[in-house]
Parts: sequence; structure tokens; C-alpha cells
Amino acid sequence: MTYRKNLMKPLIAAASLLAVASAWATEFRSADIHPDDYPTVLAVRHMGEELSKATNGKHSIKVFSKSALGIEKDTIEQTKLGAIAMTRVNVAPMNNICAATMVPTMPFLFRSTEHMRKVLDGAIGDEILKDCEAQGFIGLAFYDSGARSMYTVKKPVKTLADAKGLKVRVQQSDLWVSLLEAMGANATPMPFGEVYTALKTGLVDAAENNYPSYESSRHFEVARFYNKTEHSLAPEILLFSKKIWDTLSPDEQKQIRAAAKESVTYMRKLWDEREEKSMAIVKAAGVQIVDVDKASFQAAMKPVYDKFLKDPKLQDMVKRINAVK
Ligand code: GTR
Repeated sequence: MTYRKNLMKPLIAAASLLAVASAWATEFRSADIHPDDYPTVLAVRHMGEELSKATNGKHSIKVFSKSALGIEKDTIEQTKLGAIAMTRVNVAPMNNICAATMVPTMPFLFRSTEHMRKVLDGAIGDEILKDCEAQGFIGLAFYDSGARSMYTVKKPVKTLADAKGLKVRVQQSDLWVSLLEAMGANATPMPFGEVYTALKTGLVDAAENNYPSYESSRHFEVARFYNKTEHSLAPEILLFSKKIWDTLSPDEQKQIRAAAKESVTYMRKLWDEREEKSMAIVKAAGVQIVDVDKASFQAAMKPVYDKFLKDPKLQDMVKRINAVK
């Protein structure tokens, strides 16, 4: 008996050492709804490689693509709880959770991609990311998501009048419901993964998205008119669980932030390439790209600003964004 006890001692010590070591080396789980070759997924993988290099292999990231960990609303919840470390989502499902994310979602806010990048790279971008902290999220970075345009099954949309009465799928955000209502459409919020079937079965007449999502989801097979409304440049956001963040050292937090920032440059290059590629794919598949009287849409957006930007702080942010040259 004594002999066995003595033998067990070093074994137990070794096992607990191993446990400590594995608690130190962490593979952070990160969620994304997009497929493996999508720029957001590739960018977070790249961030993981950078983090691994910076920490000599101590920390890494495993990206679960294709909604393997659930729809965006659920992965946001899991991140808040600390069940997963990270999620990459659009700002839209964060609109109801963290108010400042409504600002970069606003219709016709950014004048161009360059304007959007400049704003989000600067102090205003940081303010928006920081605003999510009180809700349990460390905002690490914004990624590009291009311009969202409306695509339709039955007829082209050239002016605001053409959008009237259309049943349009929107993201799960009150702001998005209002935005489409301001266009005279009937907004139907639903998760991205259900949109293909909804378009095919006639549950909705239209949806709206950028070229890469329109293409990768194959929505273009069903909705054959891509109407260039370009009504929002709502970016993607990369969120880290505050619950897990608070267990990390300041150095580790710095390394994670640095790797995230680094992945933004990488992502933008991929994004620009993917936009071109996706546009070419849908055009080759015979999709009709429709020019739109954008001014008629823009003129209808005042109710959205009035309803969602009541807070003077948010109004001021819009002013500051407009002033960025
Ligand atoms: C995509 C975006 C996703 C999701 C999707 C949607 O452009 O990358 O995060 O928001 O649109 O419409 O649900």
C-alpha cells in the first residue's frame, strides 16, 4: 500500500503540472457563419497565426466557420457568457445590444469605402468598439463588408417606388426593420442561413447584401436582379468575450489586440479581391445588375435617423463622421 502511494505521488504531481500548462496554452474558439474561403474567416485565421507567433505558440485561435456554433445572435450570446472566446458578426445583430453600433449601420452615412475605413480606423471607431464593453464584449476590430444592395426575385428595383410593398428579408435588428420600412417595403427579420429557402419558396421577394455574400450563399441563383441601392456600408465587427478577457494578463490582451489590428489590413486586401471575383461570378451567371436612382432612397431615410439617433451623443458622432474628409 505504502509502495503504491509513493508511486502515485509523482504521477499526480505530473498530471497537475500538465493541467496547469494546458490552462496556460489556450486555443480560443471563434465563430463565423461564412464558409472557409470567405474573407472574414480567413482574416480571423490569420489573426490566430499572428497571435501564435507573438506568444510562441501559447495562444492560438480555432475558427468554426459555416455557422458550426450557431446563428449570429446565438454566438453573440455565447461570447457574452464566455462559452466561446470570440465571434465575428455584422454590426446589425449588435444594434439592439450596444447603441453605438447603430451609427456605422446608418443608411447612406459613409460617402465611400475610403471614408468608412478612415472613420473606423480612427478615434470614432475605437469609441464604438469601446461602447460594447459594458455589455460584456471587447470590440477588437472592424472588417469591411462592402455596400449592401437589394436583390429581387421577380422584378428590378430602379426607384424607391419599385420597393413599395416588397417583402424583404432583413437582419435581426430593429434598425434594419425600420430602414426597409422607410423604403416602403415589408421587413422580415430572419437568420442568414434561412434566406435562400425564403427566396425560393416566395416567403420573401427580396433580400439585401454585398456581392460576396450574395454570391457565396448562392442567393443569386434565385434572386436574379441585383439593384445597386448601396444603402448601407454596415461593417463586420470582431468581438472577444469580456468574461475571458478579464482572466488574461495585460500583455496577453495587448497581443490579442495587436493581432486583431494586423488582420484588418490582411482582410481588406482579401475583401477587395473577393468583391471583384463575386461580381464577376454573378454577372457570368446572367444576373442583371440594375442601376438605381439612389437619391430617391436616400431622401426617404430621415425617419430612421430620427427614430434611432435620439441620443445627442450618437447625433454628435454622425456629425463628426460627416466632418471626416
Ligand atoms: C453578411 C455578413 C454576415 C451577416 C449577413 C446577413 O454580409 O457578413 O455577418 O450579417 O450578411 O445578412 O445576415
